[in-house]
Amino acid sequence: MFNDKETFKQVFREKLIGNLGKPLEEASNADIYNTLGNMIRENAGKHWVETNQRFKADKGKQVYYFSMEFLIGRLLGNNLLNMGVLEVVREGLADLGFCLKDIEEEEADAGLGNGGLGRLAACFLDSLASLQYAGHGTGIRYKYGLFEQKIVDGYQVELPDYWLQKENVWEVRREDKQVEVKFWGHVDSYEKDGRLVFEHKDYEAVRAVPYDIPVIGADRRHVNTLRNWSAESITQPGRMFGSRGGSDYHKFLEYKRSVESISEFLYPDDSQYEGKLLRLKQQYFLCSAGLQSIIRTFDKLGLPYDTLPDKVGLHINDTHPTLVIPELMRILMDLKGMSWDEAWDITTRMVSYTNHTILSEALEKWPVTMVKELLPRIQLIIEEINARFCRELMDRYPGNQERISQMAIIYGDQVRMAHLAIVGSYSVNGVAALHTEILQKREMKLFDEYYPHRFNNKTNGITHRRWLLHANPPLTNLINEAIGTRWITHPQEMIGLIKYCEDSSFQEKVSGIKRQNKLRLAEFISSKHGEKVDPDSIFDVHVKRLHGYKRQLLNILHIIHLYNQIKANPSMDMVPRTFIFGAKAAPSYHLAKRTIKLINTVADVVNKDPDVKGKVRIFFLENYSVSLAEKIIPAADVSEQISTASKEASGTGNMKFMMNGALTIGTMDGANVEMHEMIGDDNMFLFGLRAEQVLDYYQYGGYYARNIYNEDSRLKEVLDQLVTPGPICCHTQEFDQIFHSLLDNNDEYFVLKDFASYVETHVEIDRAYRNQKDWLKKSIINIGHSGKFSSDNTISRYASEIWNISPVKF
Ligand code: 26V
Repeated sequence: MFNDKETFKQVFREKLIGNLGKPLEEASNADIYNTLGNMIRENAGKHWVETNQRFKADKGKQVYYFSMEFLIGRLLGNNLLNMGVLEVVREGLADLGFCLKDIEEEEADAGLGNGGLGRLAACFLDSLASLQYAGHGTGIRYKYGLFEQKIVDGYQVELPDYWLQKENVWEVRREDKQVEVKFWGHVDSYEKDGRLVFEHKDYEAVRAVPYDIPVIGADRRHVNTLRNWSAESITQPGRMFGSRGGSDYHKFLEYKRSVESISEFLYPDDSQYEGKLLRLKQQYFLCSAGLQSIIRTFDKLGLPYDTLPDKVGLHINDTHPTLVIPELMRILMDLKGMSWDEAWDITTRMVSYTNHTILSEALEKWPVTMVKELLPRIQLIIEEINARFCRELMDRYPGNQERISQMAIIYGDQVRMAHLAIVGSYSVNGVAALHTEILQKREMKLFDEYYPHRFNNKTNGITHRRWLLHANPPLTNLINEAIGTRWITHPQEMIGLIKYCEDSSFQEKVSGIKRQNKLRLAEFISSKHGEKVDPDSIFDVHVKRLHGYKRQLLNILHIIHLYNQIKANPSMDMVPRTFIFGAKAAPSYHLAKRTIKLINTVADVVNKDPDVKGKVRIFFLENYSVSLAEKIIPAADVSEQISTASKEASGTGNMKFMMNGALTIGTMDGANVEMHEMIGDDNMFLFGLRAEQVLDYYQYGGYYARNIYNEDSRLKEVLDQLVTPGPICCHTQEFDQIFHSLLDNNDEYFVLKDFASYVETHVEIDRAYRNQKDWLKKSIINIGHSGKFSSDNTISRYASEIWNISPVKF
C-alpha cells in the first residue's frame, strides 16, 4: 500500500500505464477513476483474503443480512476514507493535475434500492465491517437500479438506470461459486426406507452467479463481503427448459430472456405491494442462491448440523426474503435428510426479522396458486408450517376461531409473509421505539401476546463515516479540533461538543462551515436551474421518496400560503427562504406524481414573480439519490420530517440532517420521538397530531377535513387556487385529484388537520433564525447528540441482543 503521497503517485502512474496503455497526460477523469478504483480494490483484496482466513480460524458465527435492496451509492470516496488514504490520494492526484471530487463524480451511483430500507442495509454493512463483525450482505445484482428521474415541463419522467454501462470496478464475478435455482415443475413424493421423500421434477433451472463486492471496514484490515446474485441461463442442452420441453433454438431464447429478467430490474414501488410473479421469482432467487452458498460453506467445516445455528445467522430485511424460512427447511429435510422437527428447530434458531412498515398496503401477501405453481415444494412446506402453527393455536386458544384466522399464515387464498416471518424466526424487531410499540400494541398485538419475548426494538442509525466524515469534511475537522478524534470510532462521544454550544468562536466556525456548504449547493443548483440562489436565505429541505404520508403536499401548501401572504403584503418581513425538494415517485403512483408537478408549478410561479423579491424561492432537484443527498444535507438549515404521526417507521434522513447541524421541523413520528427525547422542545420544532390521536381517528372516525377547509380561510384560499383558473391552475384540471383526495376522500394523511400548527411552527423558525447565536447553539446541540444515531450503535445492539456475535479481533 502507499502511505505517502510520492509513493502513491509513482504506483498510480505505473498502474495507469499498465491498465490503459496511456500516459498520464492523455488520461481522462474516467481513466483516472477506473485505475484508482481497481488499485484500491486490489489493495483491499489482500485484506479481504486475510479477513476470510481469520473467520475460518475463529470458527465463530457469521451473519448474513438478506436484503432485496442495498442502496450503497458511490464507493470510491468511502473506501479511500476507510482505508485511511483519502488525504494522500487527494493530494497526490492534485499534484498530478486532477481533483478527487471530480474523479468521484465518474462513478455510477449504485441505486440498488428504493429508499430508507435499502440505504439502511448499506449503512449496516459499513458498520458491520468497521466494528469487525463477521456480517455480510446477500443481495441481487440488478442490471437496472432505481429509475433515473428527469423533470420535463414539471412532470417526472422515468429513464432506465443502466448503471453497469460503466465498468463496476468494485465487483468480482465468482463463477466458481455459482449455484442452481429451480422454478416451476411438480413434486413427487414416495416412501423410501420408512421416510417420505420429496422430489422436484420437470423444473426450470436458473444459474445464479455471485458478484462479490468487498465491504471495507474503517481500519482497512477488516473486509466483509456483499454478495450480489445475477441470474443467467444454463446452456447445457436438455437441462434448462423444464416444463417448456424440447430444445429448439426459439425455446432457448425464450428461456434465456425469462431467466435474465430475474435480476434485470429493481421494483420501483416501495409503498404499494403488487402480487407480481417476477417479484416473487426475484425473492426466491435471492433466498435460494444465498442459502445454498451459505450451506456449502458450512459443509466445508465438516461439523454436525445441530451446530448450524451457532455458526450462521440469517437476518431478513423486511418480509422480502422471508422465503429463506421454507427454503432452509427444504434444504435441511430434502437434501440433508433431517426430520421436520429437527429442521424446524434449527431454522427458527437462525432467522431474525426486521419489520420496516405498518402501512397495510405495503404488507406482502402472495396468492397461494402463484406460489404453488412457481415453487411447488416451497408451497408444500409453507402449508405444513401453517397447519402446525394453527394446531398450536387451537391448543392454546380452543374454540377461538376468529383469533386463529387472524393469526394464520395462509388465509383465504393468500400467504401472509409477515406472519410467516414472525412464526419462523426467533427475533422480530421494529426500527424505532414508537414503531415497535405500535407493532406490539396494535398491528402485531396477537403475535406479541403469543410470543412474549420475540419482539424488540432496534432504532435505526446511519453511518457517520459517509454522512459526516465523507459528506462534510470541514465539520469533521472542526469536531476533531474541538474534542480530538476519538469520536470517530466512538461516535457517542460527539456529545462532548455540547460544552461548546455557547462558545462564540466555535459557533462562528460552525456558521462559517454551514455557509461554505450552502455556497457549494447554491452553485450546484444555479448550474442546474440557471437561477441565482441566495446563500443568506434559510435552506429549508425536504428530500425523501414522494409519498402521501411523508406529506410533501403539506409543505407545498404552506409555501402557497406564504406566497399569498407576500402578494397581499409585498413588504412582509420575513427571513428569505429557499425551499429545496428532492423526491422520486413510484411510476404508478399518480397522486405522488401530481404532487411533483404541483411543486414545480408553484416553483415556476413564485420564482418568477417580482413581488416576491427573492423572499421565497423553490427548487425541485431532479433525480434524488445517495450522491445528491451527500451534496444537499450538509447545506441544510432546516430539515423537514413531517410525516403523519405513526406512519414513518423510523426515518433515517432525519438523523443525517441532525448530524450535519440542521434543525428539524417534525412530527412526533418514528425516530423524531427519540431525537426529541434527547434534545427537547428547545432544539427542534415539533408540531401536529400525535400518533395516538391519528390511530384513534383511523379506528373511531371523527375527522372531517371539509370542516377545516370551511373554517380556515387561509387553507380555503390555498386549496381553491389548485382548482380555479389562476397562476397555479392554468385552465386545466391538473390538480383536481389532489383537491379531491383532501376533501372528498377526507384527507387520509391529515394534511389539513396539521396545517395550522405547521404554519405557526414555520413562523417560529423564522423568529428563531433571526437570533443566530441561539440558532447556532441549537445546531451544535443537535450535532452533539447525533452520535447516538450512528449505525455503529445500532449494529452493536443487533450483534449483542439479536445475533449473539462479537467482533472478530485480530
Ligand atoms: C416495500 C415494497 C413493497 C413491494 C414492492 C417493492 C417494495 C420495496 C420496498 C418496500 C419497503 C417499504 C418499507 C420501507 O422502506 N420502510 C422504511 O424503512 C426505513 C428503514 O427502516 C425507515 O427508516 C422508514 O421509516 C420506512 O418507511
